[in-house]
Amino acid sequence: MNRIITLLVLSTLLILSSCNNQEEPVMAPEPFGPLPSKEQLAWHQMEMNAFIHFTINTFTDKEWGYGDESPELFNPTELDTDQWFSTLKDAGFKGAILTAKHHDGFALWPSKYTEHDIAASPYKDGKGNLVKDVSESAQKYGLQFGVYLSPWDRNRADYGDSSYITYYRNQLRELFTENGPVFEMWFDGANGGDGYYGGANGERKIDRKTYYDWPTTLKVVDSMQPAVLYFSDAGPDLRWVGNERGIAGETNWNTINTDSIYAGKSGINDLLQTGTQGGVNWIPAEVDTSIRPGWFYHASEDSLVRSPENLFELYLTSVGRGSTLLLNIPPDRRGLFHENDVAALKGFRRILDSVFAENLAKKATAIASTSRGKSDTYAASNVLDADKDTYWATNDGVTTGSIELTWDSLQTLNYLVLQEYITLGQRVAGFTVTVWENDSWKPVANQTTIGYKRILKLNDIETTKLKIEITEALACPLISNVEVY
Ligand code: FUL
Repeated sequence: MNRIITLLVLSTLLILSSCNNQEEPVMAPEPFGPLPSKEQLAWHQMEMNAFIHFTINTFTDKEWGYGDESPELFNPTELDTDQWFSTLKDAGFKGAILTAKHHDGFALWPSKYTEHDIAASPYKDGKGNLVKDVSESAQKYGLQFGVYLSPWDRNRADYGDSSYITYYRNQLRELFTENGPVFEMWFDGANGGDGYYGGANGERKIDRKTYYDWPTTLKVVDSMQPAVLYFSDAGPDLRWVGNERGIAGETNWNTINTDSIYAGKSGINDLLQTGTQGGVNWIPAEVDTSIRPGWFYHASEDSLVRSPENLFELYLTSVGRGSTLLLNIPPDRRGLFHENDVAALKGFRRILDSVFAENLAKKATAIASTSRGKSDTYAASNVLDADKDTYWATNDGVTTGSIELTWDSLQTLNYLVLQEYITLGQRVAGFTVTVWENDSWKPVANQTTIGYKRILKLNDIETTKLKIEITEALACPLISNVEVY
């Protein structure tokens, strides 16, 4: 009996000790620095959104209406928001932002706070509501809907007084309660001074820092739709990229310090373009630009629509540099996207589909110089599994390391796509890419940030091996995806 008990005790001890010998679970990396909110993360994943500039300017051939235009001028003859959204969907856009009111003050929905709106136009005998139509078409085609409501209003007599702020907030209330969910709200910083202002015809100067009292306005919107992201030159959720040419910085941090933006020093546009390494606020840059020279439709620009090739370059300098593209496509006087714009978007889609047709990384093997706790959970193979939530990681404190892709046979490489696992912060500050050629590693790129996505041109390189080396990171690097085309 005693022997049996001894055996039992021994075997229990053995089982316990073998449990203790099992590999310790490897701790997940800690978040680093400011992090994207759930909504910002979803916005990064949208990658391409459309801007729709359409209003009375479309009919006056202007970019900035003075504010004295008669609503009678607004009369699209074949307006079809489904044509806009089917075009956008086919091209791959995930959301669209409409100029519900531009600087001239004309409201594209029947607003009970002004007469200067679509209700006073001949369009649908004053029964039209373009904001509603756009939000419904967006929903129908599976795109998200956003609004632009210009704070500067050249029509209002009381622009510059506190009563205008009440008016502006009332209009926001209408927009946010009478339409579907809004993913992004665009606050334009432009303020040119002069305008009609209810007949006063003159200059109005406002103090940008205090006049609009943004914190209170944003609270009003938050109370109706807490998930909305606010874009303005300085955020708070999305920042301007500092130019309207469609170019994000090759170095592009999603982080920045709002204090430095508000300081409004010279060089601010460069700062907006690159963000700040180690910045304390997560405010990614949005790349807004137009498919035509102007923001509004002008027949004289029908021949100046960006070509499909140009749109693809634009994609590389925006999405390919870790930003989201906001491409403006202005409907014409009929109320349709012009044939030339539609053709350009179709051509652009064809280029995207052909360039990114076959991910060669899928048939490569990936090996890392080092990986976190030598665990499969953080192995190099995670960058090839098409799962955005798995990633290659190094140990805490290890801020360099490399991943090597190897193919069985010679491959011709044209594009490299890299993605950081930004859910836990943006980390990579320097990396190189080399390829195996004539028995040695040949450098092909020496870059700084990766962020949500980085796309590099490789220009027909023939090789069997490609190495991505992280040379500098603010914390252990986390790479979630590598694709090669
Ligand atoms: C600028 C405006 O002045 C332009 O008209 C346009 O709306 C562009 C997107 O933003 O600040």
